[in-house]
Amino acid sequence: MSEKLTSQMAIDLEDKYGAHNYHPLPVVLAKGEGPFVWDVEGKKYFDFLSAYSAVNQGHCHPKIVEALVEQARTLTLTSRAFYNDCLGPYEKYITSYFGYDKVLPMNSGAEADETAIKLCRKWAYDKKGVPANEAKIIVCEGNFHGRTTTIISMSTDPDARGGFGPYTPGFVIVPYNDIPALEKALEDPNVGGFLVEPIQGEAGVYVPEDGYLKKSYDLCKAKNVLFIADEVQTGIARTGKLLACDHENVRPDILILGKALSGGVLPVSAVLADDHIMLVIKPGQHGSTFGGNPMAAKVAVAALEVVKDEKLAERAEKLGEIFRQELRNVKSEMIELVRGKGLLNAIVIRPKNGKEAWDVCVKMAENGLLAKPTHQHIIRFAPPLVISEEQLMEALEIIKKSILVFE
Ligand code: IF1
Repeated sequence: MSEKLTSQMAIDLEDKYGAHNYHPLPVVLAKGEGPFVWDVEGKKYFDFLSAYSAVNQGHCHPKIVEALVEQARTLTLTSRAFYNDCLGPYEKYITSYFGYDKVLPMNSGAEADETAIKLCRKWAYDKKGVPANEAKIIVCEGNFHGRTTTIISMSTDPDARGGFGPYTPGFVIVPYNDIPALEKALEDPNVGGFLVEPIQGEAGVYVPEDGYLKKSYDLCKAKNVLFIADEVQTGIARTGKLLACDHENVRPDILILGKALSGGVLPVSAVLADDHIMLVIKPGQHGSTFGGNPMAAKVAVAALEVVKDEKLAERAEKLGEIFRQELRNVKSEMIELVRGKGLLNAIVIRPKNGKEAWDVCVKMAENGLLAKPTHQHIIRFAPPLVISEEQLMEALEIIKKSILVFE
């Protein structure tokens, strides 16, 4: 009988046999349910990261898991060499759900962003008449769209980008939340698209000023440039609307989804667009082995039904207001500011007595709540959207206690 795995044993195994491409908090999780996770020793935590907004529907949502298990017992993968009885119904469902003509199903968020880049470039050549290999895509400083070599080619983060050259050309970088800079960059007739996160998640939940998305969209339309929204992290009800773009009634020309599209039970991503854009990609010009597989199709339908049935966007809107208000009332020099939308929030920590965001996160873990710093001084808080108001208040007490202890 093999000995029971302890947290330390699990950490040691990862250290010895796994690539060192992360620096996790020293917590080893073994179970998840709704807004909670448990470590191997049975300690319970509020999960305030939600796998970076992939488990908006809560850990192991029964309806989504059931959809996965049922299809896994029936037909897991056909490849797209053949049709299957799940993909068409899913494509009809998701295109109607978000209001687009067509969807191109992929797996990871990065693959969906890569798909959007290829789609935009092909549209620029075939429809806008940009000269071959001259298409440009405007992106923002501080962007995060994934980890592939083309995606990091447009990154401004030295950690994400450094040491992986040579880089893919064709990207123009403008400051985020800067309309004049975008307007100037759009003067280039070879620009095919503007790829933007409605809220920059990894940059530290950077919420642009009201009207930024709408003004950006209008400027793009005036120059026949595609407005491409990466809603991998901000979509699926996270910010208090189905999509973060909905806060400004902006309908992206290309919409990129991932993470919570599957409720976190397996990788499912998608790119949505209307026919005049999507049909520039012809058979054999793009795809993936698992893209649109029967399990993904069934799981995504279940995950999207849960969002509607459980009114997750409305919950995120209401509970997010409470969350920010409560944290803004905390009297602590360590809280420099609180920002966010819906249940995608962050606090900027002012270091005190040598203690900083990492120390607060370690203290919160001790007190039963998991969150992780980004860019050293920012702590992102993104609980599953199924958290109740009572549970949110309990979690807020843990957060406050874990900050005030350093006063
Ligand atoms: C890691 C960050 C968040 C994303 C947006 C595309 C992708 C992501 C807006 C790619 C993925 C993940 C990646 C994960 C941690 C997490 C993350 F800190 F890295 F940046 F959420 F902020 N667009 N974000 O946020 O989707 O290929 O990962 O499915 O790489 O550490 P993916």
